[in-house]
Amino acid sequence: MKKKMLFVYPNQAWQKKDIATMWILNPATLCSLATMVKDFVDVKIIDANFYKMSKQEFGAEVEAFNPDYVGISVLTSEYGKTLDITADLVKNVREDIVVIAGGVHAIVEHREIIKNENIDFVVRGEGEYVLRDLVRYLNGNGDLPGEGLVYRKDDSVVIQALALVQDLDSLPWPDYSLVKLEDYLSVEHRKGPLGAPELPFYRMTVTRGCPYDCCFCQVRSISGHKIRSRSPEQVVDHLLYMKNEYNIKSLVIDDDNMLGKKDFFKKFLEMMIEKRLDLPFVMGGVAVFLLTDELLDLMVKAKCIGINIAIESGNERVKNLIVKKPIDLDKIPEMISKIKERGIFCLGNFMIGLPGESWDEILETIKYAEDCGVDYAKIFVAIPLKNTRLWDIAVAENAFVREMSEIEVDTRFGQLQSEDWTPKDVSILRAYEWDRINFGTAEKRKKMAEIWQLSEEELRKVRRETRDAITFSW
Ligand code: B12
Ligand code: SF4
Repeated sequence: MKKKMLFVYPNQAWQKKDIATMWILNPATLCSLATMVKDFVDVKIIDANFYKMSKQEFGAEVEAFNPDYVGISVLTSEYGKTLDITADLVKNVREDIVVIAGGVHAIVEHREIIKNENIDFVVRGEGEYVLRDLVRYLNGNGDLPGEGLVYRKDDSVVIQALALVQDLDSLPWPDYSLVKLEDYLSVEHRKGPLGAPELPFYRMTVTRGCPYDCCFCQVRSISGHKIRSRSPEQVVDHLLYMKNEYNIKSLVIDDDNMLGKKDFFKKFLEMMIEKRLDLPFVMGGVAVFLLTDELLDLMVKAKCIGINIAIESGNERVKNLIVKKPIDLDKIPEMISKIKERGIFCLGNFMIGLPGESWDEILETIKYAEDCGVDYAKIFVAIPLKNTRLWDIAVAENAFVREMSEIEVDTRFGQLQSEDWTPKDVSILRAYEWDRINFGTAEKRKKMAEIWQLSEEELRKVRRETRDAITFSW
């Protein structure tokens, strides 16, 4: 009889209920992994997050399916505890179920995670081939993979090298028949600016890796410094398939730095135009320093309607010495005008409270965010993530306010201090300046309500909750 494998997104509300960072996760990850092993095991996917399942409901589903293996995916360390909770629930059903952990949290925190006896394997890296080989091994049909695994052996822990898939075109597209994809396509993944242009919509990530070295970013340590991509032909064919099969009407591009692979990006846009894809799209992770007039023109023709650019700091010293994003602050406002002139909505990311940053430098970033011309400014409080330069700088400057193991990944609440400011200072400043810059006039409030697709009253509630989250946590 065929063995059975269950794939799970834990419900993030099992750890905390938080309106600010609870997003709907992309089922593509679980579907891709399940697609890789469905010839060797019967597969089932449970997205306890999307369907807001209780722990009891989840436990009952595990019992009913009675799997041999369970794969748990956790996207961010912010919800890391859900991994342990899920592993406990699974082992409560049957001790001998093999529990395999994966996802960004598992990649980054593999040393900690493997200490949990309820987790048998951690997949360190991109899981498609590692999981396929591990399942074959567990089925008794092959050797243990040689890379991408972390596991206990006798009294020690084996930590293999990070696994990356070099040829993304070699991967099958996710088999979406394993979930009710229609459910996902018809619900916005989160309320806010830069939502899906039209429903049903499709979210995709088709490149992995980034060669840059922005201080806060984990992408190099997760996906490597070389950008790998599927071929533009494959991606466009896939989108045509999704249009025909699922009637998708728009697209959200979730890649880290698609522009970093210019030949791919340009060809992709040209093919979208040539094949008349007619899918209005928005994209995050737009490296503004790589944008050109030529690319912008192609983007408009290909139906781009909104982008998220990252500026991070409005102060030269902080940008050059700490953040290290290769942007020219003097030229950005002109580029933003060009983006907006073409009818593309432009959202900008900023970051305050970096170790070694003075209070006045923080105020310069706030001023820049207000004056540079972006339609909407997102301001984050810098939170160091493991395996980043920001983490190393914070350690060197002794900037953490609590034990490093207790760091909460939540970009509203500061975890760092300096001689010039406390975490409370930057967190309050962030919440109130975000509110003032984006919602400070009646005209802005009206425009934002349209963009967020909320009534002005609903938006007032979101703003109030954002301020309250800070006010009541200190
Ligand atoms: C797209 C994206 C999002 C999307 C959602 C993506 C999704 N999957 O649903 C959205 C916009 C929702 C999002 C939100 C957030 N994100 Co985000 N996001 C990314 C991004 C750019 C790409 C992720 C992705 O889809 N990759 C492609 C897929 C195929 O890879 P994957 O899901 O990791 O899966 C592979 C492996 O991990 C592994 N794997 C995964 N699961 C499993 C399970 C098993 C059993 C196995 C064997 C293997 C395995 O195999 C898969 C195939 O190769 C990453 C950066 C990165 N390069 O990872 C940041 C990143 C993960 N995000 C990050 C952050 C901080 C956030 C937010 C907290 C931001 C915020 N303040 O709101 C939220 C939290 C969301 C949440 N509630 O969990 C950080 C995480 C840092 C950390 N260690 O916690 C990252 C690393 C970016 C960074 N700053 O460096 N994010
Ligand atoms: S350009 Fe983007 S993906 Fe690349 S290192 Fe910087 S923040 Fe990370």
